[in-house]
Amino acid sequence: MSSLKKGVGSLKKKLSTYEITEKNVQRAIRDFKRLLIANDVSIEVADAITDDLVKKMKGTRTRRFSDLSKLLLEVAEPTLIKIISPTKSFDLIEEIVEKRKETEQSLTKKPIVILLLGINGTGKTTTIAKLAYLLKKKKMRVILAASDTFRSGAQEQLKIHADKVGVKIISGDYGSDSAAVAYDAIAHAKSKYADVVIIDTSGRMAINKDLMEEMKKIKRVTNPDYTILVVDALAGNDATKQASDFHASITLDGVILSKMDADARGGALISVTHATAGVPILYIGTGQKYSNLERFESEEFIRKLLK
Ligand SMILES: Nc1nc2c(ncn2[C@@H]2O[C@H](COP(=O)(O)OP(=O)(O)OP(=O)(O)O)[C@@H](O)[C@H]2O)c(=O)[nH]1
Ligand SMILES: [Mg+2]
Repeated sequence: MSSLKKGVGSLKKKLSTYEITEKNVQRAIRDFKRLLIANDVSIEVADAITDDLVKKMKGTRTRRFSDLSKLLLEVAEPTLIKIISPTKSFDLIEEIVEKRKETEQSLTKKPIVILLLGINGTGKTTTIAKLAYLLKKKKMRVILAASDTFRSGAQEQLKIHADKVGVKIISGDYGSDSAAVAYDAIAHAKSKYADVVIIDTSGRMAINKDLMEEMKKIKRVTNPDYTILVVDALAGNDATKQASDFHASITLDGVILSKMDADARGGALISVTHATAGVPILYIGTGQKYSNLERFESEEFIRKLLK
């Protein structure tokens, strides 16, 4: 359980003993905001949530609630859902399978291209293996493009995953043009009528100009169907900042939040979509095994969080 969920639990307990008075309502909203911020929800998002709560409380007939905890949660649920809902939510794997069905008969069918981005060590390569594993289970033929020609060992690391999952990999030489490797993988996939190409890219210690220029070039050359950012949930507020910075330079279709199992506070799950004006969180990484990738749905997440 994330510390955010634990915190909601303790707050509920505490508030259930309070009388519903104007003063206590304000205090409850203040405590809720503190809880959000302490668990890595960005200040901006916590402000947006509390502003909305204050407004809604004014129009709520408080008498019908048996205690303050029930009142706060009932008002907070639609507020949180509204704030963290993406403009478009979709199941990536299901959507890919559907798209391939539609073009099954076409002789000129092109593979679906997924580009994964992110700074150093967020979990890009592992997440690619997890996606390949899920797609393979759906009988999709997957090719991995080892476009991380920057970090030593990156090519071999992806090859190990490819072998374990049982998918093909197109590699490149270290120091060579990463976009060219991706281009080759797509050409190969086209000639073999493969279904999906997933491109592994290199990270950098932080977001910098080199990284952004390289990513923009790969995106231009490969014209991906899905551009997905992998952020590390343990990075807390910085995960949200990475999402908004990447989205501002390279339009994203989705975000995957890795390492949710590793004691992450969980606030990034609330901030990311708001900070990117609607980019969905598609999955959360919940471990190092290939099956440790779970679909994320914002509405369901909020309902469980407040329950
Ligand atoms: N606990 C946990 N560990 C994860 C998860 N996803 C990735 N990891 C671990 O995080 C570490 C880094 O993962 P990589 O996949 O190599 O990350 P990367 O973004 O490709 O790293 P670079 O290529 O160096 O930029 C590895 O030890 C992974 O096993 C997850 O969901 N949970
Ligand atoms: Mg990697």
